[in-house]
Amino acid sequence: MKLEALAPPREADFTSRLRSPAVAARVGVWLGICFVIAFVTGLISHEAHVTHPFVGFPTRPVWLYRWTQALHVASGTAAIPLLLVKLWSVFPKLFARPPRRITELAVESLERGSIAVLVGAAIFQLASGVANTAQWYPWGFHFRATHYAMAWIALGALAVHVAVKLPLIRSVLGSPIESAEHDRPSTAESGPLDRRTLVRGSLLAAGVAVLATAGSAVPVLRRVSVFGVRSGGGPGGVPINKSARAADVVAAALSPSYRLTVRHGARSVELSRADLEGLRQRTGVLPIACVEGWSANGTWDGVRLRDLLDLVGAPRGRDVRFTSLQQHGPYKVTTLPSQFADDPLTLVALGLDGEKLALDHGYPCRLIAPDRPGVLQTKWLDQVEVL
Ligand SMILES: Nc1nc2c(c(=O)[nH]1)N[C@H]1C(S)=C(S)[C@@H](COP(=O)(O)O)O[C@H]1N2
Ligand SMILES: [Mo]
Repeated sequence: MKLEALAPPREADFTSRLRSPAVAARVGVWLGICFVIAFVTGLISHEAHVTHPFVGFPTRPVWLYRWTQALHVASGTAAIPLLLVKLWSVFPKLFARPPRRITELAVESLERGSIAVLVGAAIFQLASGVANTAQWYPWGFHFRATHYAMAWIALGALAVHVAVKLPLIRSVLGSPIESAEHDRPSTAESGPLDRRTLVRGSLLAAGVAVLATAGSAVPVLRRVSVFGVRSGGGPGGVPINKSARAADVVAAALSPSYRLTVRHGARSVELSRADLEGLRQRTGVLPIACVEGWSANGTWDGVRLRDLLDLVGAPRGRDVRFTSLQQHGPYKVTTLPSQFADDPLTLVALGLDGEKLALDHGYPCRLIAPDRPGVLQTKWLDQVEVL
């Protein structure tokens, strides 16, 4: 074999006119929009998950988290084809000769370093996000914390990248897309595809990717969303994320000696399922909206949480801790901030869509609060403690 065949390509070997800043900048604008939407909705999701957020998360509108999370997953999904096209269009730059002068070399190294961080972080975010929407957790780290930290790194690197490239971006976007002004010297070949078609094609691919997945949150898209991943279908059309069997709670949930404990300091009450059914019942339509991107509305029946808190004389303005019958797993204990605890829509649900709550949906009773991430809607309640 000739040694030449093993050598990496040179920048000059890439001749397609499509690999040009004119394409990279235009696709980059859309990619940047997707990243910013994903970043902002991701921050919102982070705020919704932590017990003591920067600003207290609102309880209204009840569908806010559902739609910001759907937008988060949609913008991330749209970014995948855009990122691929963008990386393809700038790929030859990877093989550009480094400058000789030391100062130029230093500047170029810094710039390339920031791009390496940006590309790495972007690929990590999109790949881990896709795995999460597919309910696949092949890693050992905590998904949400890592995805959140990496988002800041990606955003920081993006800001540096845009700042460095701003003069070029402005100039490129100011000239016609077919202009050769900013092209690398070796770009000569014009293939069957022109630049405008490539950019439009990338946007179309982004749109198709969103349509193919968004049905897990948007009911009207369910039939076109061939890749829309939802948890297993459950009663009332509400998916089931973790089954009672998987959580190992079947025996405890069905036990005749089951009691829900509601506690405030030294005062506590123990309520059987029949006791709970004997209290004033309310009905409300609230979504389950999983961080993984699927969501569904349910019509829930049950006891208003505030009514239970009144039984033990709990004042308003207190956070409330929910403990599940589940013995293991990260979601067996959750804390509900006070604004949700005092909200009249927050229920300890006993039924879904006119039927007794299914075992897999949290029988004997579960928490359902407005505008909350699904993971905090604790199932198979054992204890409710005022903090
Ligand atoms: N005890 C307990 N509650 C839980 C979970 C769990 O694993 N254990 N999963 C949560 C998650 S991630 C979601 S999205 C919702 C889903 O509720 P569903 O299975 O009734 O749709 O329940 C939440 N409540
Ligand atoms: Mo979830």
